[in-house]
Amino acid sequence: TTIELIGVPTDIGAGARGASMGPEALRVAGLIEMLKNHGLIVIDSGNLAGPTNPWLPPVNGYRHLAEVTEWNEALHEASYAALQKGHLPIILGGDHCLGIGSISAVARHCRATGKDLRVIWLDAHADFNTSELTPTGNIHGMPVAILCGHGPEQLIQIGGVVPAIDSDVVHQIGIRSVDEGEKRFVHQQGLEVFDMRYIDEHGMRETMARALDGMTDNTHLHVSFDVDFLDPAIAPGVATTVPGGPTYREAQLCMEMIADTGRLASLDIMEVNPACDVKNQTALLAVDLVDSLFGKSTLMRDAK
Ligand code: DIR
Ligand code: MN
Ligand code: MN
Ligand code: MN
Repeated sequence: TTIELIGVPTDIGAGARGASMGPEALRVAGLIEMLKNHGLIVIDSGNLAGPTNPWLPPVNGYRHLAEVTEWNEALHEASYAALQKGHLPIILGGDHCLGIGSISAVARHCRATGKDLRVIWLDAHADFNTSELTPTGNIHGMPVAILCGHGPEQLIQIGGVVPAIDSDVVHQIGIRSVDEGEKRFVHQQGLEVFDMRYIDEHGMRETMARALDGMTDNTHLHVSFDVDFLDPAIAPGVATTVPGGPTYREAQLCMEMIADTGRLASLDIMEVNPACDVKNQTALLAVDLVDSLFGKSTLMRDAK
């Protein structure tokens, strides 16, 4: 497998500055060396370029809509080109609004190649707001809704087909912060959400078994990893920490069970914010977890 790293140094959709430093933090934490240790070929395509953050208030329920569009169009093209070459793209965010460009490209690739898409969305938040529902206007709270066709024309149509994905391809894990209106919309659209209560009651093993159930050899598995998924005690380097997230061991098991499927075909690592961190520990932890996502295990064992 050839991995292609695509850095997207922007915090254009976030409510705080600093995720723009995420790509470099992940490289400094040893992402490339870790991947090479798995025997993977790694191409670092460097960072995409785009508009600076003007730090303006929302207009009609969206902050920085024009700039968010520009970044996501660039990411869509870069991701789609990587997939067409047969590469496994890893998107280094950047804030999670970039899930729009990344996953719209994966969906377009799946349509072109006849693959079945599954998205595992690891996050404290459902990211299912719309301009009417959002309390902030920050577009990093909206990418799942936008991918499902609910959002501004210029974002929902990146990738050509609206909606880019059906809501039933998305399986969310670790959710524990959903805004009031967003909660109703998640319910109404029937989004599959394994929230923290579900993980408390059933454990990470059963949660992941369900989220990964029904995949075949034809499945393209995309993981969108917002590092605020993790408990802030172990991952303080994010702008929107929410208490009560998965522990180190729960997160490892989550990654290991995804690795066991052997279907991982694209990945986002989002919202690493060095401005909130101490000694780059959150990027280091993300690299440690992605090591497991690519199949690191303590003992030799047979994958399922
Ligand atoms: C909140 C925070 N639900 C919003 N969202 C996210 O502004 O829409 N924080 N994604 O990381
Ligand atoms: Mn998110
Ligand atoms: Mn989040
Ligand atoms: Mn399912």
